[in-house]
Amino acid sequence: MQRKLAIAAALLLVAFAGTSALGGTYYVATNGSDSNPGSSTQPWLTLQHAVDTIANGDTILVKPGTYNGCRIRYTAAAGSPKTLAAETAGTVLINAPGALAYRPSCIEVIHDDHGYTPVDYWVIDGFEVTSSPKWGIDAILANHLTVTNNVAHNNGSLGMYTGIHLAFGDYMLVENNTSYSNTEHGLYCNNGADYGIARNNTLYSNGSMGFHMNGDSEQEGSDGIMTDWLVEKNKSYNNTTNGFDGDGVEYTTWKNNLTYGNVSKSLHLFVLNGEVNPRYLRIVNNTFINKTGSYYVLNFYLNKKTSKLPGGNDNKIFNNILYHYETTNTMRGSIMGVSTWMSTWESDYNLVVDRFAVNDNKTKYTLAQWRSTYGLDLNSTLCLDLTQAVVDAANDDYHLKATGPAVNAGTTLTDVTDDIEGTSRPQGTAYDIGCYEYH
Ligand SMILES: [Ca+2]
Ligand SMILES: [Ca+2]
Repeated sequence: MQRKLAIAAALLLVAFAGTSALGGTYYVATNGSDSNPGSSTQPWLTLQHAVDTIANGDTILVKPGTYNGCRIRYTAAAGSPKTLAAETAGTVLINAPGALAYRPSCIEVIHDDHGYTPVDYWVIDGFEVTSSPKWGIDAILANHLTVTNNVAHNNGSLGMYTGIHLAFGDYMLVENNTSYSNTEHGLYCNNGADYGIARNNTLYSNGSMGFHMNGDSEQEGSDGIMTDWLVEKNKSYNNTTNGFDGDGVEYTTWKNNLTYGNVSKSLHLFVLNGEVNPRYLRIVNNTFINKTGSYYVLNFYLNKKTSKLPGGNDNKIFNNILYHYETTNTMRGSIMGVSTWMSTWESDYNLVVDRFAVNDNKTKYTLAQWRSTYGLDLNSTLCLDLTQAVVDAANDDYHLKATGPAVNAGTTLTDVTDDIEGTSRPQGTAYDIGCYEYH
C-alpha cells in the first residue's frame, strides 16, 4: 500500500510539472505597447507591465534592445515559477530603474518598501544590467529566487552598491553570472539568508569584495547566521578587498573556486555583523592566490566582542592551493587561524608557503612549527615558487603543470567529484590540489 501511495504521489508531481510547463509565454519589445496582448507579434512595451501581469508558470521573453528596469512585486509559487528572461542572453540592456522602483535599482524583487512580504519563485535570466544609481539586481526576501546568465557591471553611481544583491531569501540560486566594476561588491548575499548556491559566477574589479556573505543581525528579520551555502566554481579576482568572505557563516562549503589579484584576503571568515563564528565549514580544492601586499590567503578572525559568540569549531581545509607571492614576509602567509578553535579543525593536503599564524598575527609559525604545534597540514606540500605548480601564473593561467607539485598530491574527497571546468576527479593516480584537475 505504501508503494502504491508513493507511485500516486509521483504521478501527481508529474501532472503538476506538466501543468507548469504549459504556462504561457509573453513578449516585451521596444516597439511594443502595454495595451497589446503580449504575444510575439503584439508584444508589451515595459518590463513593469509584464511582471505585474503574468500568472504563475508564465515566462516573459524580452526582445533585444535597451529598457528601463522593473520592480517584481507579486510572488510566484512552488512548481510554477515566473520567469523574466532575455529572449537571447546578452542582447537586452537594462540601464535605469523602472517607474515603480523603491530602492532604486535596475531590477528589484521586493513587494513593498518594507520587504516584509515574500516574493518567491522568480527566475531572472540573461540580462545586461548597468548604470544603476544603487544596486543592479536587488532582491529583498525572495525565496527560491534564481538569478542566472546575467552580466551586472558599473552599477552604484550614488555610493557603494553591489552588482547582484540578494537579501533575506532562502534557497536562492545564483549561477553563471558575471559581475564587475560595481562600486561595492560583485555579489552580496546577506541578512541571514540560508541554503543558497553561488555557482560558476565571475566576479572581478569590484570596489570591495567579489562575493560578500553577511549574516547581518542588525537588520530586522535576520537571524544573523548564513547557514548551509554552497559556493563553487566561482572566479573572484582583482577586487579591492577580499575575493570571498563570510560574516556569521556556518555549515557552508567553498569548493573549486579561484581567486587571484585581490587586495586583501582570498577568503576571510569572521564576525562583524553576524551571530556565529565560522564553524562546520568545508574549504576544499580551491586555488587561492594572494598578490604582493595582501594579507593572509585564508584568514580566520576572532576579536574580544565576537569571542562571546558560539562557533569557530570543526572547520575542514583540504586540497587547496593557498599561495602568497610574499613567501618570506612574516606578516603574510597561507592560513591565519584562531588558537582556541583549532583543536577541532582538520587541515591537510594543501599547497602552502612557509608562513602560518594565529590570533591576528600575534604568533607566527613556519610549516614545521605549525605541524608540531597544531598537528595540521602534516601531508601538505611546501611551494615557494608558484611557476613550478601552474602553467602561466604571470598571465593568470592557474591550470596545473603536469610535473608540478600539485598533481596527484591531494586526498580523496567524496563531495568533490569534478573540478572548476567539470573534469571528473580524480584523473591520474589521485586527486590534485587546487580548482583544476590535470588531465
Ligand atoms: Ca539564517
Ligand atoms: Ca590527479
